[in-house]
Amino acid sequence: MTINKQVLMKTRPVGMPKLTDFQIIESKMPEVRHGEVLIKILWLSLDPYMRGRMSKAKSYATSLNEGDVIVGGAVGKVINSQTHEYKEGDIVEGFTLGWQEYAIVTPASIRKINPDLAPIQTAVGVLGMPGMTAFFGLLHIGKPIPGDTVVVSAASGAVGQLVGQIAKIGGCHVVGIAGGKEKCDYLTNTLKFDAAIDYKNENIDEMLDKYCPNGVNVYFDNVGGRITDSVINKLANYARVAVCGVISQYNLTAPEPGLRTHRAMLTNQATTEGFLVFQFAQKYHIGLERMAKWIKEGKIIYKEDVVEGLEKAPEAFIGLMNGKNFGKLLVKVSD
Ligand code: NAP
Ligand code: FER
Repeated sequence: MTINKQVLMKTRPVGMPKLTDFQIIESKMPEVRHGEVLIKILWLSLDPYMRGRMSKAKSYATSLNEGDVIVGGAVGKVINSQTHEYKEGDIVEGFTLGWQEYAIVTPASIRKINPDLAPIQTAVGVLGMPGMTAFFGLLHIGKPIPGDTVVVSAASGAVGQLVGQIAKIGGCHVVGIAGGKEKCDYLTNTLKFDAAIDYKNENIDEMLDKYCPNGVNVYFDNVGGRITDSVINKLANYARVAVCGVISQYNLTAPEPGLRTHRAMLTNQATTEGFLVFQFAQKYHIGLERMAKWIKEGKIIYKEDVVEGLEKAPEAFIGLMNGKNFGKLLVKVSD
């Protein structure tokens, strides 16, 4: 009999999640029925959108209830298949496998991964949801052209690091915004961004003037809040703002008063467009092929931040909300 370890949302977080909002339990796995697959989870992906699932706010996905296993993307190995589609040993990725050691799912909720293409955990990173967010969000929503100045916030994170590199491939002048010198040094020295702004220690407005003398043509926004107020006030004519995420707002209990940025949108005839990566689902194969090619050619590299053990997931998730991660945050659940 298989014993499953699971992480539950014990209490709905109010504001910044706390360790006591989570609970780890052990339970017996049920029998695998006809049409189902039993998966041993190897890698769990921790992503900011999960904070939204923990709240009651209206969303494309239903909210978690207290006592539910936390839903999340993961990569695992099929250890029992009662389907024609999958066999034992297959490596799969699923967006709803959850914070647990084992999951029983139906084929519709998983996809097969080619382990020869890249390390399997990239299926929840550069070759998965965050990678597709960067690729389609930048190219379809930001619409950069060579020579454009592209600014990206949360620039050393899972999505941001890829946005900047894709913009560099496209011949853009790239400025990243991140918290701390170590992250900023990584952006300029290793990822070859043209400049990086440490929003925790530098004056964002002054640095934007310095690094974006002709204004900002594309702003890929991962954070919202005061960083975004500053960038919007530096937009160039016909600028595009791709609203990918507003992590600075996810843990607030009341909306943060902000600058009025509409005058800058008006006078620059700028466009702002929010997007969810899923709107590009029909085109993922194009993005995945292109990203895999760039990785193979060494044009795109990716930084991972790996935490060992499922029981570390709550602490790591809280860290994600506080900028403790450096690169794509993953939990290694099992070998
Ligand atoms: P990530 O950037 O790897 O990690 C989150 C980062 O956000 C932290 O490391 C931290 O970096 C930064 N951050 C946290 N609190 C902040 C604050 N108050 N102000 C400014 N920065 C803060 O996460 P990710 O997976 O790549 O996600 C990035 C954003 O994209 C999130 O907003 C997420 O919701 C969004 N997203 C959207 C979609 C979509 O379909 N629209 C899909 C995927 C992700 P610093 O140390 O630099 O502050
Ligand atoms: C994300 C932030 C928000 C994300 C999805 C959402 C897939 C969607 C939120 C909503 O529907 O309310 O990072 O990633």
